[in-house]
Amino acid sequence: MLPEGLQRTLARARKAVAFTGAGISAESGIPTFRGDDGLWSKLRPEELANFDAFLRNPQLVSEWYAHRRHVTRESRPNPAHDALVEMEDLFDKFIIVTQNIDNLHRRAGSKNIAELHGNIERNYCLGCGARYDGEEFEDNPTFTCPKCGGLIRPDIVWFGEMLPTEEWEKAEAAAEEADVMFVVGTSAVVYPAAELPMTVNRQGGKVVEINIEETPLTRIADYSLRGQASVFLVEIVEKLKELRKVGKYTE
Ligand code: BJW
Repeated sequence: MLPEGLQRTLARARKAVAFTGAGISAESGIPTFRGDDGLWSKLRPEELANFDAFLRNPQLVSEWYAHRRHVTRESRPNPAHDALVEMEDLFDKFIIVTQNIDNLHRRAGSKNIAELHGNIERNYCLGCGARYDGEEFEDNPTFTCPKCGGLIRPDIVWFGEMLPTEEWEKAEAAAEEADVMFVVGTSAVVYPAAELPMTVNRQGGKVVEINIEETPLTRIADYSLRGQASVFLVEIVEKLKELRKVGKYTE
């Protein structure tokens, strides 16, 4: 049962943002980054997730991403992704701002998405800029461009790299005007993305955290729902449908 105050927030909110992280895809079988079973309990991010690491050992880094691309393609969106597809019709304005590169929001059918850290299904050549996008793209064993021989890199944001300007501006604008932001399955430690819930908090919007654990954001969240993303997002969507039908709490 969702807290009464949260139900009131849901009923009144017209502009909403879902800010998602790796935890929303955990139930699809994609490993998160941090924590005991996270990717980086076994691998050091500074050795793989930055541009210098890529230039030092392109084959190793490319093989790591090829493996992760394979894992994401084998996985399916879960009920948490599906709930966010439904949410799009339950607010006047709704956007998913995701840190995930796994493409699962798109595959679930969500339309309005800002991908802050890129997408593992997009790749480009460092030499000539040629793009190699989409699920039909197969890595060649040398990870080099058939047109110019340059290195092909994934179009994702590594540490020390700028976020894509257009996506970041969309995300910031949505946070500035959101009545409510659902912060789902993120440890909220990577910047500048982790600033977004603080922006919502500062302008008077409500922050609803959904996570199996506490995070640094818990102290500013108006509501902390402790548990699986799918459980709470499905419950919130059901509640929204009910509230929109009866017009409860709306002035
Ligand atoms: C569940 C669940 C279930 C599990 N249900 N919940 C200001 C202060 C300090 C540092 C910086 C700063 N500004 C910039 C920095 C540096 C750096 C940074 O933030 N470092 C910190 C880590 C200290 N940021 C950058 O470098 C960024 N660029 C930048 O700032 O550019 C400007 C600039 C340029 C040049 C010089 C200086 C500045 C870029 C950041 C790019 C991050 N990229 C990564 C890797 C992508 C590639 C790859 O995938 O390999 O993106 S990092 C990694 O972390 C990935 C994720 O998107 C991101 C966030 O992780 P996320 O999603 O939160 O996952 P987890 O695993 O951490 O958490 C999962 C959560 O789910 C947990 O809380 C679980 O409990 C929960 N959960 N199952 C609900 N079923």
